Amino acid sequence: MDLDCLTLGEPLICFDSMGEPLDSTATVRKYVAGAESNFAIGLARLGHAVGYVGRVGADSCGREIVRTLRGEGVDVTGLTATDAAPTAILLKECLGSGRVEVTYHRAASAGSTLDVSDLPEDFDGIRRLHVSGITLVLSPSARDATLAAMRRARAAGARVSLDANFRLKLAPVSVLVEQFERAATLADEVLIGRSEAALCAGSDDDVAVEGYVRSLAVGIAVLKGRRGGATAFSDEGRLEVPARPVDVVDPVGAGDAFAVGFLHAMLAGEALPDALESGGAVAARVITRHGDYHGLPYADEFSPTAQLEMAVRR
Ligand code: KDG
Repeated sequence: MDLDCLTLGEPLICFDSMGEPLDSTATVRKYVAGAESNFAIGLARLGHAVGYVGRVGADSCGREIVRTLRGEGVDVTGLTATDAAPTAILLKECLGSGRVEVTYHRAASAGSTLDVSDLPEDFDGIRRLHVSGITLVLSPSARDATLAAMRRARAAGARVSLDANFRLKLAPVSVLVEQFERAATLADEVLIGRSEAALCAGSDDDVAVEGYVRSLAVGIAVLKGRRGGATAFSDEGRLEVPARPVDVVDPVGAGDAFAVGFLHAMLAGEALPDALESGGAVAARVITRHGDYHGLPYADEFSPTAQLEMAVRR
């Protein structure tokens, strides 16, 4: 299997009430969601060979997910349908001023039955693995599959990135932190949001939060801020890119978008400052549109000049 990147996780179908409270609208927008599927779509749009490993139900939502990912150019060989459980569903209400309420219907879902048997035996030909903290807390079998994938990828010489992606509705903070820290020991790059790092540090103080991220024993640790802003810690020292002046329409998907831009640049062999700029530009673009992945750019929209244009577009 020759891939620039493999990812694994649980894809969902999202019902989005598009800025209205869900109980006062008759119309919702339906689309594919899931941090890792957003990520896979983004990398594929930028021209990378990306594969997705996971499970959906043998139902209409599962079919829509497979069709959408395939249509976006993602290799779905590793995305299988099971009739043992339904595809997970997500209700999303954007309530204005950046406030988003998410309700999951994903307990005992098809995606959470992911296990090590879903993984490719052989990671040869796979340049990178990208995983997120969501999969680490979906179920014990999904966690084991994630950790096994990280170990196999490392053993085959692939780079491994981990996005913390804490979901407070999926597990208690102590479990999110414990699983993240365990997985971080197997990662080359870690991406973590400011509020997630504050939970890990047990403090909202900037010095404590940065101290925590710095203390993660990984090659590159990126602390993601708002509107595409980020700070990276590596043996090159501390590097910071500022937030972009964009109007936020829907903040969901910003972290996945940052990972897309950042790892797109890393795959292209770009230097860390450029990778941070690239991550910030993609994140800033995605939050100006409704939907979790809809604002992700295609390769022809993403030259270095277009990056600047995207960053300032309102
Ligand atoms: O990162 C965006 C995700 O939050 C969304 O697409 C759904 O994966 C999801 C989740 O668990 O929240």
